[in-house]
Amino acid sequence: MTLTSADVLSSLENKYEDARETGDLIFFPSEQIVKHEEDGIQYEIRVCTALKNKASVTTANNEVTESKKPNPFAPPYNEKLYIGDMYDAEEDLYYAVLLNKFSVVPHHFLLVTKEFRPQTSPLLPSELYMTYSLLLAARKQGKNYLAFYNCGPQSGASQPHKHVQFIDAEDGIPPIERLARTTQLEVADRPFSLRRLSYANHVRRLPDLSLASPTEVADKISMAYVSLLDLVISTIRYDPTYPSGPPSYNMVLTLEHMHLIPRRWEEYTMPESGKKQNVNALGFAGMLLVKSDEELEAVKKETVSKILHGVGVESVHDIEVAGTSLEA
Ligand code: B4P
Repeated sequence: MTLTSADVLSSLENKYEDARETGDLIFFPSEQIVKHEEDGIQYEIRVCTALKNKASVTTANNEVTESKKPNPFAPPYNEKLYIGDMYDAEEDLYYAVLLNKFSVVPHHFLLVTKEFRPQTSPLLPSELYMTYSLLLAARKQGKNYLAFYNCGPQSGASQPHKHVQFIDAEDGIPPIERLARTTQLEVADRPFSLRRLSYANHVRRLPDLSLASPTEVADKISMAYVSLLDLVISTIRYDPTYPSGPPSYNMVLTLEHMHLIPRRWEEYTMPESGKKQNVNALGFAGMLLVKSDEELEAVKKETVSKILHGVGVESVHDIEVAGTSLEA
C-alpha cells in the first residue's frame, strides 16, 4: 500500500518515537541555538557537541567501514526508519520516505527515489511535486516544514542516492526565508536575488498552490526550478575558476519561496586554525551547525557572511545573466 503525503505527516511522530526507543534512530541533542546578527540578518548557529561522537556511535552500532557501507537509501529498508512508499500516478514513479537515522532535529525525514538516481542530477517535475505536496500536507496539519536538496559534489551531500530532506522549522522561519518574505517585488513571477547576502543566490516567489491540481503544481514548481537552475548555470559560467565536474548548488524550498544557491566548495577552511567548517543547504538557509563552543566562537569571529561567501559563488548582481536582470 502506498501513502499519501497526509499519511506520511500523520505517522511521522509515532514512527520517530518508536525508532528512537529501539535505538534504530540516533538523536543528537543540541546545547543551544545562538541567534547571531550580521548586516541586519539574524543567522542561527546550532551547537551540537554530541555530533562529535557520531563516528564512534555508528561503530558501536556495528556499522561497517565507509568504503563497504551499503546504500542506506536502497531497499530493503530498516523497517523502523521506513515510513512507507509514495506513488506518483501521473509519472508512474515510486518513492520511499525514511526517517533520518542521525537526527539533530526531531522528525527529520527524507524522500528518496525507489530506483537509484544520482544526487548530482536535477530534480524532476515528479520529485518537485512530491516535495511540495509533503510541505503542503505539513502546513495543513499545522506543522511548519522546510525542504532542502544538496545537489552536486560541492553541495555538502554525503550520500550519492537521490534524496530530498525535510526538517521541522517549528515556529521559526529560516533567516533567508524571512529576508525573502520581506522583499518587495514589482513582478512576482520572475527570479530575484537577495542582494544583502554576500554570495550569488536566486529566488522565486511561489503562488498559492494549495488548491491546484497535481499537474498544475508540478508545472508551476518545475518552471520556477528550471528558471533558477538556468541562473545557477549562468552564474557558474561567469567564474573561470569554478571546479570541473557537475554543477553544485543547494535548494531550500518553503511553500512561499524556492531558493537556489550555486556552490563552489563543500567546506570553508578557517584561516587561523586551518579547521574545516562543512556547510550544506541549511547553512544557506541561514542555519549553521557547529560541533563545539570553540567552533561557535571561530564562526562568529570569521563571520557567517564570509564563510558562506567562501563556499558560495561570487554574486553577479550587476551583470545581465541569461537575458534576465538580477535586480530585486
Ligand atoms: P546529505 O545530503 O548527504 O548531507 P547532510 O544533510 O549534510 O548530512 P551529513 O550526513 O553530511 O551530516 P552532517 O554531519 O553534516 O544527507 C544525507 C542524510 O541522510 C543525512 O541527514 C544523514 O543523517 C541521513 N542518513 C545517513 N545514513 C542514513 C541511514 N542509514 N538511514 C537514514 N538516513 C541516513 O550533519 C548531521 C545532521 O545534521 C544531518 O542530518 C544534517 O542534515 C543536519 N543538519 C545540518 N545542519 C543543520 C542545522 N543547521 N540544523 C539542524 N540540522 C542540521
